[in-house]
Amino acid sequence: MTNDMSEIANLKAGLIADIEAADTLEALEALRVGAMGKSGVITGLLKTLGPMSPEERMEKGPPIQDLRESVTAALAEKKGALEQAALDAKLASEKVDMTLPADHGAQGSVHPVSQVMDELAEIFADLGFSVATGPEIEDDWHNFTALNIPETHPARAMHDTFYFPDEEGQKKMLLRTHTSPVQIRTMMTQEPPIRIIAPGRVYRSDSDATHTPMFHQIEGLVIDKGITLGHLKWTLETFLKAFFEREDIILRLRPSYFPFTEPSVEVDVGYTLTNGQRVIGGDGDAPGGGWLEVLGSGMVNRRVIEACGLDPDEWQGFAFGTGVDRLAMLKYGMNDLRAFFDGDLRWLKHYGFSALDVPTLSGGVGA
Ligand code: 2NM
Repeated sequence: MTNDMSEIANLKAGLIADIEAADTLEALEALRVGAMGKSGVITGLLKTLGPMSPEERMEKGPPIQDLRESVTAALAEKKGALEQAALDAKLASEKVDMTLPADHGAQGSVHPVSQVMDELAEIFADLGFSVATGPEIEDDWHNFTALNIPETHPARAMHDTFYFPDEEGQKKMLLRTHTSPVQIRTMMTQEPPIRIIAPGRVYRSDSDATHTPMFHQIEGLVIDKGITLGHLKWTLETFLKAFFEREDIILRLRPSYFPFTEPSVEVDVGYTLTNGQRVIGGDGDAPGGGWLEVLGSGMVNRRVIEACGLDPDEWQGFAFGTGVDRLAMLKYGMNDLRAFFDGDLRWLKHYGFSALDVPTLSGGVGA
């Protein structure tokens, strides 16, 4: 019996030492199976209790039960410690460094035309203008007749306008040559006062380094009571200062002719030489400087106002128009208009804008 007792004590000390020394969950599981499994040593000892007499069991049972409990507790404790160590190691090796720059992968860019259109919409929104749109396939009346462009006007000649084939009993359709039909449609459907810009694609049969058969225009229209050329001049000056992000934008207004405006004014902006570069801004009459035509404009012809069903003695207004592509070239320094529409990824990467940075204007109007 004493022998049995010391054997069990030795077994317990040996098992517990082995358990404490186990350095993996697999090694620990092997020890558990060796002790408590179907044919484990402790299982074997427990089985010896069955056939014993109650007296013998009373004597030999407790040390074996104590052995079972101690080894079970030691296994559980070691299992917890090994699992915690495994988790700690996993956490240490999988640590995420939140200060590392993110990998953005391939990212597209905003086309300069879209960027400039966004800038223009933002500038004119500050001045109370909303954006109006209309169809690119127009009829002759909205594109020409309502704008006081007579049948004999050169803009109507086949070489300028893309006409659709005639259809029996249908109106003559064409690709709009300017966004002015949007202004016509707005005047016919909206009560004045009107303050809109109409940006969009326009089409003319023309192609060289500075002309593409499709290009982008933006036109503006104000219709209200008592509108004068002074309002036009202030609006264009404020717009150009905000767009070129310079306070020293100087305008030169020259008398001109458009069928839809009377009087008509062409607007030049002064450029100056800075480090041998022509930059927009400053006095164009200074040495090395000059003037660039940037806008056409004028007071809306009373015949146009009348054609839209408004009384020209009650409502007056001004209108202006310019090329978005040309504005983009002037502001961002491209020199070939055709590259705008080639879809060359290298060009887009170079001249494009980040979609996450818009709006990019340093300040709005009057900021
Ligand atoms: C320009 C130049 C001058 C213009 C006029 C109109 C309308 F519909 F009100 F008559 N819309 N746009 C206009 C006037 C456009 O572009 C160079």
